[in-house]
Amino acid sequence: MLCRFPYSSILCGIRFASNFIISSQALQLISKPSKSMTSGYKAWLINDYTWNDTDVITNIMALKLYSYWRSSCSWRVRVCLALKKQEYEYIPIHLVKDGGEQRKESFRNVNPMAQVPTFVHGDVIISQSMAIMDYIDNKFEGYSLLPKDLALRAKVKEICEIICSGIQPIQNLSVLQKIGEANKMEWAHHWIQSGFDSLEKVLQKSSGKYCVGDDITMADACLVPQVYNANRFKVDMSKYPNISRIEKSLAEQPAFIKAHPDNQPDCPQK
Ligand SMILES: N[C@@H](CCC(=O)N[C@@H](CS)C(=O)NCC(=O)O)C(=O)O
Repeated sequence: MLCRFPYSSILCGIRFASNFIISSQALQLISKPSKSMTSGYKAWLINDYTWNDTDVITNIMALKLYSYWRSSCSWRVRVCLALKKQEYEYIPIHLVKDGGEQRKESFRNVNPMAQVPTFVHGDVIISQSMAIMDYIDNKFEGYSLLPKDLALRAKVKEICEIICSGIQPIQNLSVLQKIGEANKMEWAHHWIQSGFDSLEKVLQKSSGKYCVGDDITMADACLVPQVYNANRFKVDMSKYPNISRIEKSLAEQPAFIKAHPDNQPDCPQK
């Protein structure tokens, strides 16, 4: 039986043809949360999506993402899950409060690196956004996050690595904390700028509408959060016309809107 859930809050259980009942609480989790819901629930399922009964049950139980609303690495994964139209439980890890929830023993048991994202699919626990995106791409049907052509596929991964290894780690929270409040803005600004100088040249050759050609790929999932960080650290984006153009068109895509920090349940009230 195919069923599309409404966004409005549903007060009573609905009996499905296949003899089970989804409670009002479960339905609230799979419909769009209200502000009051998000404060009460750790779990939040993101996509509006047409599914069948089995999907709902499987996905509610199986997929979890430990995330922080403004974490650029978590954001990459959120984009990929949205492109694949996968529902998941959102588990917020506050990276700053009380010295950072990521450093607590309970979270280190999930991810010894004490970082988000961490993705859980049943018994499978994966950290590192590149590994998670790769798993999601191969595990779930639907939109393909990598091109079929080997050279284009390698180009996508090259761009991912420029961002994930060459830029983001140098301006990660723990690095900036070590650098200190007085110098962190200049430090992050410098490293993002020098990374973007190179990335802009790569994109000059590889890009069409998006980072590699005209299809959205993992590279785009990495680009948008990095541009957000560039803006946070006051990088002059007018020097990067390709990066800016691609980011602008991606920002209008539904998957990118869903994955945006402002649309996460742990985003502080504005
Ligand atoms: N290479 C990792 C990096 C993960 C990472 O740096 N996560 C950041 C948030 S974007 C984090 O958890 N920082 C916590 C800290 O530095 O204490 C990945 O791609 O997932």
